[in-house]
Amino acid sequence: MNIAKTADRTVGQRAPASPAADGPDPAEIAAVRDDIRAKITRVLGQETERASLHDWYLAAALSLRERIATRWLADGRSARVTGRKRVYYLSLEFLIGRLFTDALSNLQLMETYARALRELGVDFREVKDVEPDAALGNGGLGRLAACFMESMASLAIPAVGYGIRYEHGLFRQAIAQGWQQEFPERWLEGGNPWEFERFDIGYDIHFGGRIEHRTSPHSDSVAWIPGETVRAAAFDTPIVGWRGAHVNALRLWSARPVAPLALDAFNHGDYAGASAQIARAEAISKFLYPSDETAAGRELRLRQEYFFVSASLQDILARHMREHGDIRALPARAAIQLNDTHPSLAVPELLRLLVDRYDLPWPQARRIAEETIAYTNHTLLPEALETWPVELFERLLPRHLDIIYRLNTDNLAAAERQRPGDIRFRAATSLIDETGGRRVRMGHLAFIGSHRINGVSAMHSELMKHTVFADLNALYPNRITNKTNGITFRRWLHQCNPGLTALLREVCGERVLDDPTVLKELEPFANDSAFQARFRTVKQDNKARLAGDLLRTLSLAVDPAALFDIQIKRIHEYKRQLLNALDTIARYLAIRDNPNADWVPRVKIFAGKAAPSYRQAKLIIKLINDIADTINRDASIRGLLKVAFVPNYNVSAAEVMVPACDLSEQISTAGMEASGTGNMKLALNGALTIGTLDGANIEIRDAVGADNIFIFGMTADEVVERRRAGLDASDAIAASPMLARVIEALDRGTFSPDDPARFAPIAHSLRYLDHYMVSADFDAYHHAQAQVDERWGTAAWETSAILNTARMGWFSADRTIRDYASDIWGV
Ligand code: 26V
Repeated sequence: MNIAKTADRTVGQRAPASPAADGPDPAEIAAVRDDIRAKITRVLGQETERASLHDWYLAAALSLRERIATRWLADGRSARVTGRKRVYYLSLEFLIGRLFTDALSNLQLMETYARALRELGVDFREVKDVEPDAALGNGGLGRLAACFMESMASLAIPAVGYGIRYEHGLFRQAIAQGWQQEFPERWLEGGNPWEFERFDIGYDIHFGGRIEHRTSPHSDSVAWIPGETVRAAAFDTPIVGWRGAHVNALRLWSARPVAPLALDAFNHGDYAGASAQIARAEAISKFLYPSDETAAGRELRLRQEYFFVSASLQDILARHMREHGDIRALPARAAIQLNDTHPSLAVPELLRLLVDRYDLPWPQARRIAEETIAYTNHTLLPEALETWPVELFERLLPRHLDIIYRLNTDNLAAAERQRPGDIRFRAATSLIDETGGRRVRMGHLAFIGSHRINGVSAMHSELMKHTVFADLNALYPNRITNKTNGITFRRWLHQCNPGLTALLREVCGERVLDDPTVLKELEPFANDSAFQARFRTVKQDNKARLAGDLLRTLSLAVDPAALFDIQIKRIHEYKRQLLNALDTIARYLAIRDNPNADWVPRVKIFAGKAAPSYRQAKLIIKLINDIADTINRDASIRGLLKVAFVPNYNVSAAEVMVPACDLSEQISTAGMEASGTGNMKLALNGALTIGTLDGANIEIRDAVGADNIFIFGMTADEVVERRRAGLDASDAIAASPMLARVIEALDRGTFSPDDPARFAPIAHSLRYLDHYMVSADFDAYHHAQAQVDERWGTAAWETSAILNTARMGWFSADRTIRDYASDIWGV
């Protein structure tokens, strides 16, 4: 079929009248230009001739923010007037990245601003790169929250995201001699043009002290006499939906000392005492915990959790009472979603407010809380399941511990009713873990307090029912449901891959921007060689851009025509960057053996941060860098293999790497990756996946077709089975001469001549402690990689790549949010 003809037809028939199609309105460009100029002089107090790039960025952002604010107020008004039910998304992490291009693109003002800036003699691309990432999250969980906020705005669902305004987001990663180093991140340093400080909104948050049970003839009540109080101050960031459909707020709390206390010390000349008080309060919103390693059990973390939960719930109830006046109507007007267990304290906090402040009887309070709250689980890893020592709770949140005990009384009674005398069942369903010191189970708390509990992929939700929540699922059946994750296509296709988007608009029509199911219309072109060529050209351009970045940042020259093989995600043993590294070594040794064979040129690209205290993950980063050093220097392999570790992976880096990927590495040990969302971003942008049957990979395979993905390795059941038999991998190594050789090279110090023993611990685990099945899966992975080589460079590859893009529409976060809206929130 002739593409140009199709394009004429589709554009004529389907394109909604949009100004973007005809280019921006010159009058609007002039208005924006004058507005930006005025911001430079009147707001920033700078002369335009002397303005820096940063000044231009701030001025442009401030002018855009004004346009957003007008719509925002209108949307807030309409939500109040219509009394629509609101969604409250509670998350300790929002991994937003940049907002300028996001808002511009959603308002279809990108071209207008680019031209306005050009008329001022400023390069738009340079200006947009000035904006620091808002990195208020660790990885997938935080990025999911950001995608959901964008989707809810695009679907015009009234919603507020609640979190913490960390002064320092996720640390900046540098690589020195191959090792990860962490530096504090300072995203607020140059000012944040997106936030509105709400000077009129603040709540007191209490900690510590004691409780008093008061019995009177009419009622029993409990009074909490707190020992310490801090103030939560509100900062709102507008989240603009697609085509400006709707604007929602992300409300982040900042911790402040309670003014009179600190002032008092100050007035008595106790400056040290005053500043200590201020520092203690402000510590709460100072840092994002980079913990991806163990649920760290730090007191400050629990203070963060309670701080943001209490401020958010007080805010939700205040708004509800202002607008509706009847606390009992809460479940009809508010849906509270807990993003993992970090906000689990919402359960006892809401109960506390309903009982202690609104005088509701316990059973009614319980019903209201349960109907309002729902909980999303994001991991099954036992070491990631949050628990807190009872003793810490008692000291920090005595009233909440009291409520948790009361909840547990009901809970254990239900367990006893269902299975009389079953001690194991009682212990397993209890809110208190009694094995090895008494601890509060935050997952159980969220589960028991929620009407719905969801996993984030089909497989993960099934596993939840049979592992961590098996007993609670038996006690409270039908609460567990699945909501497979999604990604916002606005950021992860339209904005980050304008070349592909232009091609899609031409073939599928403008509708593709609004309805991802339209991507299906690409399918008839999958075998069209003319279309394949254009698809490939887009990919090539994106790869050339990434190659330019690699040259600039790493002084590494790579050929954009080579296969770009990319693994980007947090560094964690279960994600198995090590497996990829081992196969890289195997490939290197094989090329050295036979440099003149018909090798597919490959560039192996890794990026990701390790938790600062996670030693094994940091050693894996060092290994990748040592391998890169050896391989990139070795002229004998004629550049057939290059290895790059790109430092400081973040959302903005992903936006460059995702569109430039040929092969997407999704190789976690089966049963361990709850969903994955990077897998979706890369496949959507036309990468082929090499992956295990884990998380959403399974649904991706079902969507794109088994012929268009490279699946390998053990299944989740097989992993469980093999682990039960022990972690010794001697059998796998004996069966694979290649694996044996790679481990030996590691052990001999081939890649660490300066410290030959450096990777001995890794070699040891590979042999005897193969918990993550790296050795066990090596051969299957190696075989799958050979199939990748075989397919590369053929028309079949292009067909598969196109079919990946065509069939990934279902993974839009809009679909996910619609499912939450109908099945969980009732909005
Ligand atoms: C936390 C920890 C802390 C203790 C030690 C090991 C460990 C491992 C992982 C985590 C992260 C837990 C929460 C999380 O980020 N889950 C991610 O959520 C994404 C969004 O649903 C999902 O796509 C990822 O598969 C899942 O790992």
